[in-house]
Amino acid sequence: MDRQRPQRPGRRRTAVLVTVLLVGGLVATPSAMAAGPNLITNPGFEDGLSAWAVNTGNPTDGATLSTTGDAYSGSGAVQVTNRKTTGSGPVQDLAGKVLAGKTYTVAARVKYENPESPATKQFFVTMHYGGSTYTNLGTGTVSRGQWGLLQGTFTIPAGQAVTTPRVFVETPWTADPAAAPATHLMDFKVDDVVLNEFTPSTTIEVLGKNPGEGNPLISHKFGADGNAFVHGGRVYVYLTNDTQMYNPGPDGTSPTNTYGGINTITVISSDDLVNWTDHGEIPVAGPNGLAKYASQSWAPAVESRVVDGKEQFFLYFANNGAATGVLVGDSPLGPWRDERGSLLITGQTPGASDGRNWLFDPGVFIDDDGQGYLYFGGGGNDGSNSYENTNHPKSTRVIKLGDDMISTEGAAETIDAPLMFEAGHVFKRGDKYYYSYSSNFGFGGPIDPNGPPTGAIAYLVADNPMGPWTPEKYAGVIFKNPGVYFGAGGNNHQSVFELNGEHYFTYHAQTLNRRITGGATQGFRSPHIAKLEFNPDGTIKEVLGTFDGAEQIRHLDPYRVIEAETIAWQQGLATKRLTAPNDVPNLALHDVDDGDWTSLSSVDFGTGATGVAARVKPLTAGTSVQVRLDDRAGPVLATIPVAGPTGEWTEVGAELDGVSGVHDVYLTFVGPDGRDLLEVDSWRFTKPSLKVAGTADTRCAGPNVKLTVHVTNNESVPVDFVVETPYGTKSFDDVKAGKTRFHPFMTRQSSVTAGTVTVTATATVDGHEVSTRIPVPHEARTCR
Ligand SMILES: [Ca+2]
Ligand SMILES: [Ca+2]
Ligand SMILES: [Ca+2]
Repeated sequence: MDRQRPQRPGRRRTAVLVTVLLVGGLVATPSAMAAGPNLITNPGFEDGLSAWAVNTGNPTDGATLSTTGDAYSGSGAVQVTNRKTTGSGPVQDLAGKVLAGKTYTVAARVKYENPESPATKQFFVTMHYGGSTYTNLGTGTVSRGQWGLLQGTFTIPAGQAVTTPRVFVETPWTADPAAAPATHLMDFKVDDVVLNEFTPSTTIEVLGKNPGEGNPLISHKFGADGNAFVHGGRVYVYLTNDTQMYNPGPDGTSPTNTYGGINTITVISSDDLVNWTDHGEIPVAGPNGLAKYASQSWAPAVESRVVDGKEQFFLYFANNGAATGVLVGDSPLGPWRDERGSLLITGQTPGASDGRNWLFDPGVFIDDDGQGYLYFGGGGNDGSNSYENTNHPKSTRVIKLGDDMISTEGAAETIDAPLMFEAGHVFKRGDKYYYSYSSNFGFGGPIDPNGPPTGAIAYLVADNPMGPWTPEKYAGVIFKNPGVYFGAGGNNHQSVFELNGEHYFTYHAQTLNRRITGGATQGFRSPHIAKLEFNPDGTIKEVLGTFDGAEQIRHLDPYRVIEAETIAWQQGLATKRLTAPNDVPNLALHDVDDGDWTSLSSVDFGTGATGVAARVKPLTAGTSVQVRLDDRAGPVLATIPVAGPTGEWTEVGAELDGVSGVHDVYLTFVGPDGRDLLEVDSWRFTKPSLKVAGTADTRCAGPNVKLTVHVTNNESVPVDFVVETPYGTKSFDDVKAGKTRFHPFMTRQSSVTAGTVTVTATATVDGHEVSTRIPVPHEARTCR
């Protein structure tokens, strides 16, 4: 059948799928979405009518195409005149360019001017798959005399034949258009036709964390159930990888988090509590995980202890609600391995299961005597709606861990925490043990007013890690539900850690999710932090939820390699792993678009930086990085040109002048619109150095070796030198400009291997103290 026959009300249409694209509440053009290249040839009619024809899907269709200088952009557009049917418009053949089952976005600019035509008119971008199969892909209502936008998103049905796909612009079908030609057959112009394959992207392009805020800890991905582990002066936070479930469609919104597909653990770390380094994801469970017998990895917990003379790291994880597993690592960042080969806590673990409680949410604690404990469990609704079951579900447990930390000892003991639900965690302060947990949302019975409110973090205090954890040990609430503070409720999961003598509290809240959607939450949780303070009697002062987070506890040292995945605040960036999935991670910034930016908080440049460098992989010519201080809209201090071969790692840099003291640093990426600009591995700043030189010679002095070190001041100001050798240290104060000094070190050895001595030079230049350290090699020598 075809549509010119009056008995048929138009051609057969497949599902009309026209979606307005919403991102952060703003209407976005398809080009703002993740998209591949434009599949339309000569999309802006800058090559005249090349690749375009008149639609002749029906024998009665027909029109005249001509070029016009009245363009929406560029210098040309197409003009359609003498239209015979509503389908008469410019058409382009897409054979070989589109595939069944794929999703595309489409857009076009249209203008009509006939004063006899209606004030507004709907237009369509339509696909003719061949035969009588037509689908409207995009639409828009255009005002007479003005360029209007047609747009839409569509998925070609899986079974659709796409051997002769043709896309064209038309007006809505009507049986007898000639009856009102100014309404249905008006001339119109078309420009800038864009048809992209939609590529799903999890990059969060909105501003999820305002400069100055400490919460959420990261804004380029989500992360729940944070468990803090302090090692070597850094805090590592292990997170349920909610980002794995974040899958925004062409309309910019993701389906709600169901948690079922989460089988990796996200790790971030910081030594200052504001600049957080992204260490990527640990492949824990599922077909690509280390523990293939587990299907999920939720709610991690980490501890370390020396086993067989070597410090080992233990990553516990929940395999959904059914069980708890453990991986072993060589460092807080892995690599990780499955040493046990099976789940650690199951229904067979003595004392663990009462047949209805969950065996998840591990909390690990090692006491001062080296004994390890695992806290786990939750849920426990028996369906009775009873007061007893609601307030005392007795669903969580504690069990001793073996010395290997991957086995258990004895039977699990029951914990009876009021209104207990999940997230058991223990820390020790002084000689007291604190068991914190998340209270439930009600199991039907009345809630004991002497216990915690629903969905809060509460705690017990005991004198022993095994408790016994009974209701009379209940000590109060640490943190009310996040909904109280952020307008975004839901579950919670906490941990407590100590760094530099202070205690801190981690929790999660759906704050980033809210900023993406403009208000709604879909179960995507973000890590937060707060300082934890105690009353004189040892009870905990209630924590308030804020965007402030914790104060930065030390300045950032710029004179070392700073991984670019270390971020205070950013917009539009994503990270990707450069190393293999289970190697110690190194990540890079990617999905870097024009205008995306990152920052480092409270960087101490000391007496001054002379340069900034970055290890980058250029992806688009014409890219640069602007360096600003303290304000991301402030004046540009330096611009780093991103030169070098496309797709190859290289180092780029720029000079800095007069950057001293403590500043926030903003790094803004600039380049062609709509292109992936570069990837960034790391940043590095350089400080001024002194022009000094040193030599070291070995000679025989009788039977022993004598090591003589010369230092030369090539500066125009006096320099202090310190020479450090294995055979002693020598200082030269106030060495005048151009002068050389030396010192012989008696090694008292008849033979010396080749080595290096260290020369440190210090001077005051332009009122600033500048220090330079140089290694000076010497040769081996044997005397007799
Ligand atoms: Ca044009
Ligand atoms: Ca981006
Ligand atoms: Ca890196």
